[in-house]
Amino acid sequence: KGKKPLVVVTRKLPDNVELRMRELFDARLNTDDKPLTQAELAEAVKSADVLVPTITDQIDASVLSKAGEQLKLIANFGNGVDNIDVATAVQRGITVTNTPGVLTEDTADMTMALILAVPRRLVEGSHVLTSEKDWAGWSPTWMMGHRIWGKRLGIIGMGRIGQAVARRARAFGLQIHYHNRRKVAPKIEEELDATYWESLDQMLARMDIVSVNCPHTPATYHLLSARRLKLLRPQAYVVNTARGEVVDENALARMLESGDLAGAGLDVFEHEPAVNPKLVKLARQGKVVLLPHMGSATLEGRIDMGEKVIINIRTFMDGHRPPDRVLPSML
Ligand code: 8YV
Repeated sequence: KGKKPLVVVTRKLPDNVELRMRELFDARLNTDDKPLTQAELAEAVKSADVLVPTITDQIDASVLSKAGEQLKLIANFGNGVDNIDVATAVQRGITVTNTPGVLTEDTADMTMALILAVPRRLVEGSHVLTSEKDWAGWSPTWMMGHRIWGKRLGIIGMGRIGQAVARRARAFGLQIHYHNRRKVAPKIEEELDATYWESLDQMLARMDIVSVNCPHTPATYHLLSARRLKLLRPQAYVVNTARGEVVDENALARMLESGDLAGAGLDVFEHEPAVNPKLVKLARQGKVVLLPHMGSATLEGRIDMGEKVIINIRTFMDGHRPPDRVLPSML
């Protein structure tokens, strides 16, 4: 049906996703994978029919104000849409979509990996063998961590990912607790044997491990504030594979430093790619495990995300509502 849409993709995607995009669209791909500057983004939206951004692109009101009439769809390559001013986009008549579902299990795997790695000192142990010093050998008190089994896990955000974490954690013998805007369906609660806490404060005071699995929205910014972090017991661990902004990173680092928290496993940071130097220091001491935002980074997952993006674009171009449309009211 006439001209192919001009689809501007801001970052390098897996080869077969790019190949498919080239077949289907007039695809402008970013072959050198350097993130676009705000000025380059503003330039791109002047002519693009569809923009495919990622978390490293700030699609804010200023970029959107430069958009040409032809820009009708922003198909985010990613689940979280906190990189996009969705309200302004929608006001301007631009549809926004994301890629839910396909990265749930991978992100839950990484969350579980951190839940295991921090209390059981996985990275610290590995360093013993790779550092210059020789291993002095086993002893009964060597590398004692803390038991996972039987501990209380508090999940903040019981959406798809939170539930997938709960399923895994149950298999490891953890007791599942959660805080969410609303209680999940009784069937799911029963299946996960999960206890709902309407009050986040009350839940935090009783947990051994807390896992952040909610999106970053104005309502969840610094949900784990300095005040709330202080409610955690000094033996508690914090794991975050969601968004750095949900946790007051400075307050968290201070508490880890002072021993008011036992440890943390962080895959996301408040000011990526910058990481609080205090956290890096604590990681060197083995108190925290830090990962560079790789929770959903599997080849299979990235291909699935690319396919989702393509389906959203094609459905939209065919004149239908794309399956993963995001509305401001959902945030
Ligand atoms: C990506 C993610 O790292 O989808 C998300 O919300 O955090 C990850 O899949 C990134 O956001 C892709 O844009």
